[in-house]
Amino acid sequence: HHHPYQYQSGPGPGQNPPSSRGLSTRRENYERDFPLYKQPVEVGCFSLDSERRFFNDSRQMRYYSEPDRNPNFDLKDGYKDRFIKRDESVKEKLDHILRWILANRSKVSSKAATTASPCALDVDFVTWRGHLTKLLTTPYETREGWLLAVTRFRNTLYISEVETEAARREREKRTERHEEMMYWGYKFEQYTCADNVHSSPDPGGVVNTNEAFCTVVQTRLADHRLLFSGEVDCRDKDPTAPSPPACYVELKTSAEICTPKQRSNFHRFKLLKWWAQSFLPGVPRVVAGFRDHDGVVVTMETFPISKISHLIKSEPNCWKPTVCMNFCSDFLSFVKRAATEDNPSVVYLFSYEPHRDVTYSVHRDSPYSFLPHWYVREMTS
Ligand code: 0WD
Ligand code: CA
Repeated sequence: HHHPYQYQSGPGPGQNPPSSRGLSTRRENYERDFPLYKQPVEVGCFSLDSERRFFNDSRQMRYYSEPDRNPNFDLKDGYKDRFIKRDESVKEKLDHILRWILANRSKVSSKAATTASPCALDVDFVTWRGHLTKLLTTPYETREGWLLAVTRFRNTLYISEVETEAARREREKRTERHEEMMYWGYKFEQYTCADNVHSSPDPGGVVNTNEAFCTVVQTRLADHRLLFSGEVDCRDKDPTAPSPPACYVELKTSAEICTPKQRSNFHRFKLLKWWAQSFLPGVPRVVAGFRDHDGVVVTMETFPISKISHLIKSEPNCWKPTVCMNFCSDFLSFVKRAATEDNPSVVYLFSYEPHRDVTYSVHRDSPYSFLPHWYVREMTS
């Protein structure tokens, strides 16, 4: 079977023109050939430390340490007493990516940047990988809407998520059980990741969700040049492993599958999210720990991203990678057409509610503005 990247054919956008008001999110409008998606290239990385401070290096990189097939990891261990949780009410928007751009301008600009003559970025879009994942899954999303703020500045479009009212309400009324279950994913990382090539995981340590290692990748979707960053859990220990992002490993936990209904839901909903998130930056595999109701990991399974689309083909009513990628591509074209004014304080706010078209509104000098003054100053001075 063909490699999923560097694959193009078909008529491209325009076959099913969106209405003049909004962009359709109906699956059937995106069932054409797979669009061009270039092999993502890592252009840099950065780290956020235990106090959420930015470093233009890989100090927070961790190394995958393969556990037993049936490891019996207790994910509840350390909840509360060995857990430091990032403050989710602090909205960082694109700030860390922008810091990375300022520190690495020559890597993303066509001409050498000098203080005397700064130059524009060589990309059409700058965003978080997580925002693109939401776009990829939109044609299949029936529960949660989203808001994406877009600013055109020096001809690059910056996309930053805005928390919806519904999402904020959900976050504020989370149950204690839900809070604890969110910890389980991070605890699993601690059981399976070591701080360096020669050490072993330390399940007795503190879980601190401020810490992160992020990759910055460049790629192209149809005629859109993308620069985005995503958090990476760990990499292959083997020094002969391929170079990033091909050596990266995404870790997940999921409820143990016991019934045909659970298997079908896992294929239709969970594998869609796992596939979209890792396909985007070119992370080749997801390592999953399946846990019981009591938070104990009972089995491990590796899912190569390139095999997920075959795995789901036998599933009735299932999602299609081409629909995800074509919708994302058409959304980015829609953004290019809509967000015409080049102004760091103007925000085009794109809004999606399940079963509706994507629509947008325009906001000047509003609380939605997200490009910080330090970034605008540095890029224009
Ligand atoms: O301010 C915002 N609206 C957001 C900021 C939304 C989403 C992310 N972020 C930032 C944070 O700085 C974080 O370090 O994004 C970084 C992660 O970005 P991403 O890779 O683009 O996000 P995503 O693919 O959604 O999540 C990757 C991992 C998650 O792992 P799982 O296995 O659960 O998918 O990043 C973590 C989480 O461990 N994560 C976050 N970390 C910090 N802030 C956030 C978040 N909002 N969401 C997920
Ligand atoms: Ca993960």
